[in-house]
Parts: sequence; structure tokens; C-alpha cells
Amino acid sequence: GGPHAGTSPHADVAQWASMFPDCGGQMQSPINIDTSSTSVSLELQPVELAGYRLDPREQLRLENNGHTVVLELPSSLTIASGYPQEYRASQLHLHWGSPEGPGSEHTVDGRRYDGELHVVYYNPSYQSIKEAMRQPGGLAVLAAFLQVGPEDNEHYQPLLEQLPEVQEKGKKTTVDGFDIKGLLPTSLSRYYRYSGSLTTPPCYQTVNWTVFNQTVLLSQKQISLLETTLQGDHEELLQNNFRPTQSLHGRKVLASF
Ligand code: SG7
Ligand code: ZN
Repeated sequence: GGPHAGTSPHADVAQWASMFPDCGGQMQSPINIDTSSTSVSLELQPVELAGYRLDPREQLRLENNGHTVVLELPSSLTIASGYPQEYRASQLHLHWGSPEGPGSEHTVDGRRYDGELHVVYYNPSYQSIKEAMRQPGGLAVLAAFLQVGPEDNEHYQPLLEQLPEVQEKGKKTTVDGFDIKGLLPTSLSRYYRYSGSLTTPPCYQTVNWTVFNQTVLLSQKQISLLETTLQGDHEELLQNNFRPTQSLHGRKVLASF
């Protein structure tokens, strides 16, 4: 097995840095967002997304990679505003906990949410995402917290109903195109912004993070499905696939509000 080998997906997070030096760097993610230490920046415009209503005839690849479930996205999905440059979508994936506890990667004032959605983008001035992820400012991730609410979130059904199809690590299926924007909060104007890294090896410090203030609500049933359907490396349930929060090392966290 790779860096995640062990009894739990993160049994060896402490050892990542020995194989992937960036994992021991000073700009790592995720972080705790201490709201009393953030600085308001009037330059942070609302995030605007273009091209997210996909035709159901378009087939998106969904894969259990042993660490999460990844939905590949067409590069026609863009972040049109909210960053000084354009970004194009690559994939989205989720982080979650277990029936015993929550599993977001970022925390806010020490609070961990039930789960976290990551939509991963790359700077199209580079050849490919593989190239972009090694360059400063090469990646952007839009992050949204998932929380238990009173009702099923219909926007998540196209994704959640395919989870049983990718139960084992390495399994792939396809999902009919749907409204990807529906997975994100309705308000994209209030967010935190900071410079960080991939939260898994190789932990490249090339990610312009956006963490939305508004959470996304899913029913308890939907969160439970996420927590108890997929298997990880050794056929055990894939749970608690979040990395512990990392030190800021003097970084500033900006707020758009
Ligand atoms: C998950 O998190 C996957 C990885 C992703 C990694 O393991 O989504 O992506 C793929 C295609 O397997 O790595 C380069 C990349 O996106 C880290 O992403 S994250 O920092 O947003 N959590
Ligand atoms: Zn992630």
C-alpha cells in the first residue's frame, strides 16, 4: 500500500513527510479557521460559476480511490469570478466522519462539521492538472461544509445513489450529468480564502483555498449512507477520511465578509 496503508486511512499521516517532503511544509491544509483572526478583504468578490448544468446524456466517471469518492468533471466548468484568474474544473470529492463523529477537514473556531465537499480546479495556463498542481497558484479548491438538516438534499441524490456501485476500492461507474452547482451552498459571496496545500500526499503547496461560510444541508440518512457505504484499502469501511488541521505558520486567512 501507499501512504495511506494501515488500519485506518490516516493511521500514518504522521509519516507522510518522510516520503513526501511537502507534507511537512509551512503552508499545509486543512487548517482551523479562527474567525476572530481573519481579515476582511474588499477585493474578494463573490464566486461566480459558469457551465454547471450538465446534460444528462453526458457521462461523468465516479471512482472509489480508497481514500474518497471522486467525480470527474468536464473542464468546461469554470470559476469565472472570485479569483484574479480563471480556473477550470477537474473533479470533486468528499470528506466525512463516521456514525461516532464528524469528518470535515477544515474546522471553524474549533468546530468540525459532518462532512466537506471539495471541488478541485486547475489554472488552464498550465498543460494539465498534473502540471498545474506543481506550480504556485496552480490549483483552486472550493470547499463547502456538509451538515445534517431536516430533509433529503435532492441535489446530492445523483451522486449518493451510485455509491453502492463503487463500494470497493478501485471500482468505477458513471453518473448522468446533473446540476453540479446544486452541490454547493446557494450563497457564494461569503467565504474564507487562504494559501495552502493538497490535504493528501504529495501535499503540494499550490492550492488557493476558498471555504464557504454557508453550509450545505443533507438528511441524516444521506450523511449515514456516505459514512457507511464505501470500503477503503483493506476492505474496512472508509471513514474519517480527513487530515488533522495543520499549523498556520503565520499565514493570513482572508474573509470576504
Ligand atoms: C483525494 O484528495 C482525491 C485526489 C486529490 C486529493 O484523495 O480527490 O484526487 C484524485 C484525482 O484522486 O488530489 C490532486 C488531487 O486533487 C487531495 O485533494 S484535496 O486537497 O482537495 N483534499
Ligand atoms: Zn479533499
